[in-house]
Amino acid sequence: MSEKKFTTAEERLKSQEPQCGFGIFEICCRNCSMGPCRISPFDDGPKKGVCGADEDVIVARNFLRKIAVGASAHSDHGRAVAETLIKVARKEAIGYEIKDEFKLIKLALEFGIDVKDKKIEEIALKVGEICLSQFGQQEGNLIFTKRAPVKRQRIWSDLEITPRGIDREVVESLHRTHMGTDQDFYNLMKQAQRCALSDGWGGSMVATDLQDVLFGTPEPILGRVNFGVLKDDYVNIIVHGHEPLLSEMIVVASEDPELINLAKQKGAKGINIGGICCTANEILMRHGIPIIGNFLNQEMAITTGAVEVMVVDVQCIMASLPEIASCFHTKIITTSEKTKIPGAIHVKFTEENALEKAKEIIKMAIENFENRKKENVIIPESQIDLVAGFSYESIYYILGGRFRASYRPLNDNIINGKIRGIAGVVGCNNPKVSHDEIHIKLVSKLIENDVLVLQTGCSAIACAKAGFLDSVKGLNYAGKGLREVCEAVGIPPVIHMGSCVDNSRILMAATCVVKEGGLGDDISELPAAGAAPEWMSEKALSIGQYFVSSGIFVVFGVTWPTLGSKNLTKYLFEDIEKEVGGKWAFESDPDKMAELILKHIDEKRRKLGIDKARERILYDMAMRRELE
Ligand code: SF4
Ligand code: MSK
Repeated sequence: MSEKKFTTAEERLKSQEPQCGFGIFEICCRNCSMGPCRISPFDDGPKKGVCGADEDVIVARNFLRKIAVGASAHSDHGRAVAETLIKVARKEAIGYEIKDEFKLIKLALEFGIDVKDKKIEEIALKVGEICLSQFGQQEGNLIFTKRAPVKRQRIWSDLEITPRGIDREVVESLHRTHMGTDQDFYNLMKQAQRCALSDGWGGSMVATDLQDVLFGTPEPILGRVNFGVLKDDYVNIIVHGHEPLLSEMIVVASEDPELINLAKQKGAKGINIGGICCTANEILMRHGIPIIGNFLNQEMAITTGAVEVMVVDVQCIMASLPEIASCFHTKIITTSEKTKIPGAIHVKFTEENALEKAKEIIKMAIENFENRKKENVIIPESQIDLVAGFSYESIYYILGGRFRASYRPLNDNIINGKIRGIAGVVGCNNPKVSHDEIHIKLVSKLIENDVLVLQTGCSAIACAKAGFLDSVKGLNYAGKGLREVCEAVGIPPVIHMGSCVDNSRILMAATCVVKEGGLGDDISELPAAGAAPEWMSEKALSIGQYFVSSGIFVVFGVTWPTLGSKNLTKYLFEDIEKEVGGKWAFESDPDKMAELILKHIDEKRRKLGIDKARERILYDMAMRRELE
């Protein structure tokens, strides 16, 4: 790209440097027109905004606003899925169907719906309506918070941070950060926790569960990743963004024999679909569709010159795409009314017209194949195998077998020390650090030290490119104990659990481990931690906060948005732990990040009394008598 003089995110970052110090420390406020105000870190500068707000208030308000935006993105995604399920039940969404009736019925029973003698559509309608009601609910607790361990629910209730309604928490967060409303950083953080929890145990969980109902609950599946999955003799279509409502239909339409024939008539061997970002994770998990790359690969993918169409929906889509695409034959197609980009073609995509529009988009790609210039095509060869598609339900069956499904083997191997602990490593890429490097270094250090790593989002794609998700080669990077368990069960040491909204699967997996027994009564007692080593999006902050508020120690890399307030940072890095059992940390060096996580895991093991691996002793009769 440099040779061809394309500007990349990395170069645009350089043109922004030095970035504003007030912005980096979040000590600037533009919340009213008496401002913008800034707090000076120097003795002779202003210490208060025009309204009197100090750095604690300003930094806390900025932090809460970011969480509210992140939560709203995930939750709006969940809302769209609930609306689709309702339309499917009413037969208004052509092309969609209910793929996992078992999960639908399980959800119905969880919601107290009488399923006896009911048609599947009636049940789907009820489940969809209850999930949709969670967004506008004004009182009570979100229904999915009841899934958490009882001790956790009590902690939230005592602190009065159990989320009420998903939209309500976002709106209240915006209200509280309005000029002259909440001026107490601690109180603002209580709302930050409640808002983030409404994402993790609300909007994201709705999205994950209902996507499973509509598109199938993922089971381990083979896939491939990296630019080499683009094919120079096929029509290449990239799906990018987040919601599988679009990408699933593109996959269905790409199998239409008429369209495949049309592609052949135009000189291609067929239609090749590839994914970028979380949409990629969604269709990989359910169909084995290959992944081209993660967030920072999106611009590069176009410069291969081999992409006929890049179709996008919402979130993490760079505004630069149409400009880069204009140097090639590639068409950028936006599909959501929420995301339009000047220079892109807009094809309005709704649940009612989904299949028809998906076919229209594929036809556009096929027609565009003849405009591809051979001399522009450079497809890097690299590609590698991976295993993806681990839902918390599939982990049950893998570990315990069909008739003894359980988390027992996992808990036992944590207790006996073969698995030292569990880490959720998730999140984005950030051009402020070398692409994928921090993810890869951190995860390799963790698995080498027998920590089982659960992944989602762009982090999972980074580690897939490094080979950690290959069920055979991946084992070479694991420590002895972890390798032994993974070999016995037949899983890689790094478990791909899906997209950003699927971090709710990690919450559920942690809950399953607690409920299995032997590792304490709450998520906060588990030898477990979380990390987003290259985070950049506001969604990552919401995810991190709901993990902290669910009792997990979470480390973020690259940069940290509260350093401008000593009091707030101390609260988030230390004091919050006394209240919710989890806390934040910031560390940009991956080795030190791993050390923090290992130290935390070892401390939890010590508290559980499992810090020394227990040898299994076979008792003879004399020993048994002595016991009695
Ligand atoms: Fe300045 Fe206060 Fe207005 Fe923020 S809310 S811009 S600190 S006057
Ligand atoms: S896509 S939010 S860059 S993980 Fe979910 Fe990747 Fe982060 Fe977007």
